[in-house]
Amino acid sequence: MARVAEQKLQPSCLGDALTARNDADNLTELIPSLPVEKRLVPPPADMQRRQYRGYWFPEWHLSALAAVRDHFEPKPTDIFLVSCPKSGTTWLKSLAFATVHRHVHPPSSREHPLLHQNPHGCVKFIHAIYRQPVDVVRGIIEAYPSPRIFGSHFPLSLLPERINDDDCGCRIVYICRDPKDVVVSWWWFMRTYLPNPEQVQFEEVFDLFCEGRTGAGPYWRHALEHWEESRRRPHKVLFLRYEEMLRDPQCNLRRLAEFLGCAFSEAEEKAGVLEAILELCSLGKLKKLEVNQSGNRINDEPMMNDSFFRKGVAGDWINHMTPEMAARLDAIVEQALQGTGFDFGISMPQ
Ligand code: PAP
Repeated sequence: MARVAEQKLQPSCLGDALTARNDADNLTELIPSLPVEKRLVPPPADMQRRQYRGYWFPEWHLSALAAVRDHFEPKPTDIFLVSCPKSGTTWLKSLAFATVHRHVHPPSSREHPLLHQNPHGCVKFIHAIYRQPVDVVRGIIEAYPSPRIFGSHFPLSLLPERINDDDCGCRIVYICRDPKDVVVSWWWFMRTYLPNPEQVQFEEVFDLFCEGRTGAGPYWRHALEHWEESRRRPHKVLFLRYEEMLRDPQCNLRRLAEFLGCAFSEAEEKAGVLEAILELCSLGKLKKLEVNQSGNRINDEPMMNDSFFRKGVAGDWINHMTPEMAARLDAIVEQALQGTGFDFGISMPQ
């Protein structure tokens, strides 16, 4: 029997999350006392999820967050790609990397880093970097190409305040997706790294997701926080939707480039640079690359390179959920978002 779903999110509730800044928490000390979730968690023990300031994260992500708060120094040119897992992070990382660094790495080059490295290697998660010892972190950060692009599953309200400051100049790109497709993607992903994949029932993952207890959840809270922030500060936060990107990739890539201060010139448009980037970053292209099929582990995490590429469509939920399940999740989301002005839209099978 599923536990009580996340309460309705009053706009004021997120206001608190954003204003009650938490950099002062002694997070490392706090972690062992935080509420814990052990369902559908692979070994080792620090993969178990803990609830911190309304969000659930693997315990080691929170340890890394403490290190980010202690040591990360943002630069005004930094870019953060923020998402809940399974929302299109890998695609966004590829597009942002290929766009921002296109003058150094032309998208049609055979030497392009995205042809030889998994997108999560080209754009690293901030938690994966700060999981390492301090001197290793320093090496990674010093070698990072400028402008620096980082991935984050931490919402803005948990990242250090100095990143969120308007004065600091860092920009945030957020991507969200229909939660019903996200939970299907989670289920498939979990089966690629949990010890007994055949025993991972969709219903179990679905319940956990509905309770908001998958990583970085509750999903709707994460998305709402960034949607609100993108409306309050459109120069700081760009809000993208996976389904919209599938529907009109050109338009969304232009928006991304403009927001990141590197709009495509007329000459580039005529030369087909935009199409070349879309082709390079397409699921079909990335999925076939040897590096993304080889099953390497990234940063000792249990996930394999190939586990980030599957169908990449809108509406796959229809193949996995009963109408009752879809209605239940829709109702949870609707109730949580009531009165906020935000919704996820409906993703129908293509
Ligand atoms: P992450 O947050 O753990 O990195 P993320 O990339 O957000 O995962 O989610 C993976 C989903 O994005 C998969 O969706 P699916 O399970 O519904 O198929 C994956 O197929 C999709 N995806 C990965 N790369 C691309 C891409 N280049 N274009 C479109 N979708 C992609």
